[in-house]
Amino acid sequence: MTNSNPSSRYPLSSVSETHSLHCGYVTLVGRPNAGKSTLFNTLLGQRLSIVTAKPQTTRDRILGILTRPDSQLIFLDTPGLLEPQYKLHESMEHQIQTAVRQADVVLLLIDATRPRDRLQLVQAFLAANTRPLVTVLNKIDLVDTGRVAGLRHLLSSELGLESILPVSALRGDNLDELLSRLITLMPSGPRLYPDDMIAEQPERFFVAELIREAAFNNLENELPYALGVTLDEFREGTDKTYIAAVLHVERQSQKGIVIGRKGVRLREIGIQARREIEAMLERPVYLDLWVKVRRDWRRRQRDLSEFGYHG
Ligand SMILES: Nc1nc2c(ncn2[C@@H]2O[C@H](COP(=O)(O)OP(=O)(O)OP(=O)(O)O)[C@@H](O)[C@H]2O)c(=O)[nH]1
Ligand SMILES: [Mg+2]
Repeated sequence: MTNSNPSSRYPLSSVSETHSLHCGYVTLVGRPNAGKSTLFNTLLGQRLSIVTAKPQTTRDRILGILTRPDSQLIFLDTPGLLEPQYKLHESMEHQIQTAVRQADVVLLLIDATRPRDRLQLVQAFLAANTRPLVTVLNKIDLVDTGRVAGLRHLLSSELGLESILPVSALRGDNLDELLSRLITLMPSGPRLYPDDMIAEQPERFFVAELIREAAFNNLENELPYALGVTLDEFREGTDKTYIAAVLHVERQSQKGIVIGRKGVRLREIGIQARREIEAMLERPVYLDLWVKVRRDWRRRQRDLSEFGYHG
C-alpha cells in the first residue's frame, strides 16, 4: 500500500492527456451490511476497508484510488445509513454527508437478500441527494436469477430507481459493466492523485482497523459496537515492527469478556489481527494488545475525537 502525503494532490497529467481522462469521486452508500466495503475492496483489488458479517462494521470514510489508463476513480467507502443512537453514530452520519458532498457520483448499494431493509432511510437519503446516482443490487449470487425482475420492480415502485445493475461484490460479477458506467459519469479532467497511490489514510489507521476487524469477528452481541481501538506505539525495529494497541470497552464487565478465560479470546484476536497486519505491512510484527475501560465512550465527544472519530 502506498500512503503518500496527501499534500501531493495537484493536477498530475499534462494538458493534452487531460482531455481523454475521466477522473472523480464515487461515494458508496447503503444500509449497514449491504456490501459497500466488499465492493470497495473488489473494485480496488486490495483489502483496504474492513469487512465482517456484522452490520455497522465501517465507522469512517475510507478513501481508495483506482487509476486506469483512461481514468482515475476515487472511491469513498462510508458507514451504513442508520438512525443515530449514539454520538458515535452522529459522527458516522457526518462521515457519510461529507463523502456525499465530495461525490461526483453516488453509488447506492441495495442488498438483494434484504431489499426492504429500512427502505424509509434509503428513501430519505434519495430525497435529499442531489448527485448523479448509480444503483447496484448486490449479493446477486445469493438469489435465484428469476427473482431479479421482481426486485427491480420493487425498487422501481418503492424508490423510483431505474436501470439497476445486479452485481456480486464478492464474486466480482458485473463489475466491469459497473466501472464503465461510473467512468462515463466522471468529469473530464486531470488525475487528482499520483498513479501509484492507492490510499490516503496512514498505515496506522489501517492497522487499528484490522485489530477492530479481528475483535468484531471474535465478539458477539453488543460488544463489537462497544469497542474502539487506538494505537499507543508503532515502532519500526530492525527485524520486526512493534505495535502496541488498546481495545477500549465501555464497562468493566466487558473487559473480562474481551480478555476471555485465561486470556484466550484476546490472544485469538491478537493472532488474527497480527496475520492481517503482517500481510498488509509485508513485514513481521510484534503485536501487544491491552484492554481498557473508557466508560460510555460512544456517547462522549471528547473520547470520540481521541479515538479518531470526527464529528
Ligand atoms: N454472498 C455475498 N456476500 C456478500 C457480498 N457482498 C458482501 N457480502 C457479505 O456481506 C457482509 C457485509 O459486507 P460488508 O462489505 O462489510 O458490508 P458494508 O455495507 O460495508 O457494511 P457496514 O460497514 O456495516 O456498513 C460480509 O459478510 C460480506 O462478505 C456479495 O456480493 N455476495
Ligand atoms: Mg463497511
